[in-house]
Amino acid sequence: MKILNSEITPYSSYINRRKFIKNTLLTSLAISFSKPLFSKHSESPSTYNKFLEENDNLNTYHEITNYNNFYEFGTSKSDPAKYSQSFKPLPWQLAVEGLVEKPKIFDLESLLKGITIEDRVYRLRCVEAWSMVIPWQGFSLSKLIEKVKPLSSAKYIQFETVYRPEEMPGQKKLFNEIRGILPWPYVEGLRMDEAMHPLTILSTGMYGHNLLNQNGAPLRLVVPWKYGFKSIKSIVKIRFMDKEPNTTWSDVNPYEYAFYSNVNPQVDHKRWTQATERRIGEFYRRPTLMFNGYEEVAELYKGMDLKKYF
Ligand SMILES: Nc1nc2c(c(=O)[nH]1)N[C@H]1C(S)=C(S)[C@@H](COP(=O)(O)O)O[C@H]1N2
Ligand SMILES: [Mo]
Repeated sequence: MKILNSEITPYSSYINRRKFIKNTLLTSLAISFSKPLFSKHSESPSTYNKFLEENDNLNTYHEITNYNNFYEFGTSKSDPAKYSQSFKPLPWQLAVEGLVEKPKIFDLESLLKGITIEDRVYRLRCVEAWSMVIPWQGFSLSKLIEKVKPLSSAKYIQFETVYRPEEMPGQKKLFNEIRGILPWPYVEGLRMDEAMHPLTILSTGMYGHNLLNQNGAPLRLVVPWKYGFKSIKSIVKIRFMDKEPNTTWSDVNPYEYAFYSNVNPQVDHKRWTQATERRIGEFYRRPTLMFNGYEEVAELYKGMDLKKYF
């Protein structure tokens, strides 16, 4: 089903323009290693009201932690909450390798010591056409990138999820086995300018708690203008590369999933429309916004045919 442009425009025009101010209004709290480990913020929705757009409401903690995609723990939305209980997110190491001056294996706690954790209230738009509004805690990925000093030949970054079949029941099935889900480990990628964009964060928490296992503990990517599958969870490796990295979903089905996967109401998924979405907790469908409403990233794609590079 195609939805005409004219049906989308009115919504964008009533989006509150304060959004551009809001993106710069980040509160910062120094991290402390008393509990919770990485984030010390409130669970009360009103704390985050100042970050909300006119037409958005925060999803509840319960919704955000019980309606998940994390195929390592199963394919239905309730599986990750159910089957991730024995996953151990700490201690955690993050390996940074490839085309950098300073490849390094970081211990997560020491990596976070010098880093300020910020609040970022972002919409998450899943390719399956549902969405949520989530109060993340995290920091700009650019801060980590600067630490390792990429070589000028580094044009892309690939991210890799941990491989622990003993703790992640979905990984026990190999891709080509009967009922195998995906090839493991899950990998994703960004172009360097996308990775450096201030909206791109590594998240350590949500609603003031350390991330729960089902949301990608202890460290996951959040790229708010791309479909949810780009926001890879439980990251153990970041690799700087000179070529476009392969990504799990485009390896499995390049016809339906491509590298960029920017939210674009004018480019349908091969099996359904992307022009509208259902916000979890609401009953009506809303028009989907170009770049999920984060129009400031449009300049990254100037001159690119976004129907071809979908
Ligand atoms: N490793 C890994 N990361 C993943 C996924 C996954 O299956 N495995 N699912 C993706 C998809 S499709 C979405 S929509 C988001 C969901 O994040 P949330 O459950 O925290 O809302 O995680 C993404 N990251
Ligand atoms: Mo998704």
